Amino acid sequence: MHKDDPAALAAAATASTSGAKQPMDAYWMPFTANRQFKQVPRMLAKAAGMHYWTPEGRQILDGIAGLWCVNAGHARPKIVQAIAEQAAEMDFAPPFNMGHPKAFELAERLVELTPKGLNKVFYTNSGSEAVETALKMAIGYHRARGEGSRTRLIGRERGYHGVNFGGISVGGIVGNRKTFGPLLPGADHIRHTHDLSRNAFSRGVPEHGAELADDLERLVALHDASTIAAVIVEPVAGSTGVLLPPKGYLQRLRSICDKHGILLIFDEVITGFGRLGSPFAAEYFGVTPDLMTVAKGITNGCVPMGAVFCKQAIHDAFMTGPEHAIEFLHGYTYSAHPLACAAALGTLDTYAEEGLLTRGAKMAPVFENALHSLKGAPHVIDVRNIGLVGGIELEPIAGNPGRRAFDIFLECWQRGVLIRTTGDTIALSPPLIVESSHLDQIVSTIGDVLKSQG
Ligand code: PXG
Ligand code: PLP
Repeated sequence: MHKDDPAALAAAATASTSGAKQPMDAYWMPFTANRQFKQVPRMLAKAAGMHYWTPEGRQILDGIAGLWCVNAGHARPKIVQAIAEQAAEMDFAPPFNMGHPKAFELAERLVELTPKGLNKVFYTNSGSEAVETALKMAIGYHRARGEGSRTRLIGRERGYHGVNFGGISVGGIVGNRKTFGPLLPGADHIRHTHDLSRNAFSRGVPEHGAELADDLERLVALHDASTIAAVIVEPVAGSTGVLLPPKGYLQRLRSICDKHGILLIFDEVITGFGRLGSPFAAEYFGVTPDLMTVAKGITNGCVPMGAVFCKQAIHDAFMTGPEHAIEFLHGYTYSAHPLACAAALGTLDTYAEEGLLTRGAKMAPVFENALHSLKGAPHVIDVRNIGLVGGIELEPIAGNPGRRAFDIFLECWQRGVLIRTTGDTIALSPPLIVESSHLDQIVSTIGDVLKSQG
């Protein structure tokens, strides 16, 4: 089969590794154009290091760490071994009223990595669940302190905080608001910070827009601080198109929250675990939130897991009432799942041994230069970057938003590079083990595809 022959590729992709035709009807795929996919499937069968392989053995360079999660690269031996050993030793332990040693060991290891002050961990199974958990903690904390009127939750336009009702309520994605009804009452939003007119082709954080943090003062004036529990933002917004905080913006948001007694939540599901070149974005920007959500890189994507970190005072506010009583009415069947804890410990070992949580800082300038070489390529209206995150924004095809980027995604796949697109922005987030040669391959493939479609 020739690698450029889509018909042959499509035929091969409907076959399983055993060669038999694979039925594809029953599986309703998440966040996927199901009908398009099932006509021309894109199947992955194997992964190691920086690469995937298709069932027929075609090698694909992973430009997005799976889905922003496989930060140490694929099939890392310590993680594989930790999961296998744990599955054999103890498959499951109930997390309510019972404990197991790795859950406690992992918590201690994690809080050594988090910014000072964020020293309590609550486990979930995903970023979406971490977000719900953090929002409930914020409201519960205020109530426990006798400020039960603080129930309002503030997010930001174009924010993504997972798919559950709390997360889509504070999120700023128009499609969710259009499709799923009125959502949580009391949620409101500050303006997003994306401004191509002033900041196009910035290298690193953009210069202009710190004053957009003052939009929180507008909401305080409208609703009164005594009704607001928390503000949640992604330090760098990933899934809505790689939107960077303007210089000084997060500091300003922090000080407005402090002034009004509002909790600040950083959603670090993407930015956590080395993506920006420091363990967390909070450290990168020098701003410590009151609560921080993580997922993805916590287990290198190998077993589902998420977590919320909070300050001691938030935890302590709940620790009242009779000693036999549950203090926080919240938790998941699979919180602190033994396989997830084992995977996370293997992941933290791998990150530490290879210096991966800071490697992004070393590779960022190489990535920046490679990305910005696309300035002037057909249809490119912005290139932006921070750490090992890159965004390439394209001029949409009139009347057909998202189409141009999707076609480029399909063509890069044909040429052996996995990228991600959101709207008409290409998002890149390679594994933190990435080498310069991989970065060159990713960027030159995108450049060639842009020229071929120009
Ligand atoms: N918060 C943030 C900031 C995220 O990026 C979630 C919460 C939800 O996590 P779970 O584990 O429930 O998916 C995310 C997840 C994309 C993409 O295309 C990004 C995410 C998920 C799926 C696709 O960029 N981020
Ligand atoms: N629905 C039902 C009927 C349940 O019994 C449970 C948990 O026991 C759940 C939902 C929640 O599941 P999980 O704890 O996996 O989030």
